[in-house]
Amino acid sequence: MISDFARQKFTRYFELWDTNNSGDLTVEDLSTYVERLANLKGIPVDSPPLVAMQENTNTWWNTEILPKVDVNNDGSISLDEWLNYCEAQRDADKVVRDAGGRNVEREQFIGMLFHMIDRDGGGTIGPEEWATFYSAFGISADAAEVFKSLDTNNDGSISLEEVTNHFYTFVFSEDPNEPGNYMFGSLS
Ligand SMILES: [Ca+2]
Ligand SMILES: [Ca+2]
Ligand SMILES: [Ca+2]
Repeated sequence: MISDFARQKFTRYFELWDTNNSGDLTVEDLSTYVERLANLKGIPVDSPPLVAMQENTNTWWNTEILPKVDVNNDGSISLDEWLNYCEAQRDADKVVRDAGGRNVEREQFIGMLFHMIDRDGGGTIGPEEWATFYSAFGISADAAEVFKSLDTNNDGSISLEEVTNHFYTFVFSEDPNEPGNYMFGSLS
């Protein structure tokens, strides 16, 4: 069973991907999502790196996401399909974690996101970079406030380690006091 809290988080995550706010996820949402990430880094549309990213994510969508998640085969992912997928994925990841392993795919994913948000490529995320990420993805939370809460060691920047830990909180935690739960904006 999925808790109300986990449902709120996975729904928030869904909204992040549903870039045209249509209430379901399609390959067009994915393409816009990748473009937004590339924009953060100033990678032009139609440039070889962006074309390569789009090809990779299309392959991921067609070989991983649609076969596993699109249960009713209509070519798009509904919120219910998404929640079932997030729950199954979380449970599978938990088995690996409990055995002392690492969730390599998730860490690659969060690493990719981190490097896109790190616009100047300095290896850490500063407050302006975090705010730009929020505005690019239409996240309405107070970026400065969330930034402070995610800067665990209070050194004025968010490291890859900090983001990775918060992302795990986002996926696994049932404790509403942990800041990672709100890394993609407020929950409702
Ligand atoms: Ca959509
Ligand atoms: Ca579907
Ligand atoms: Ca820090």
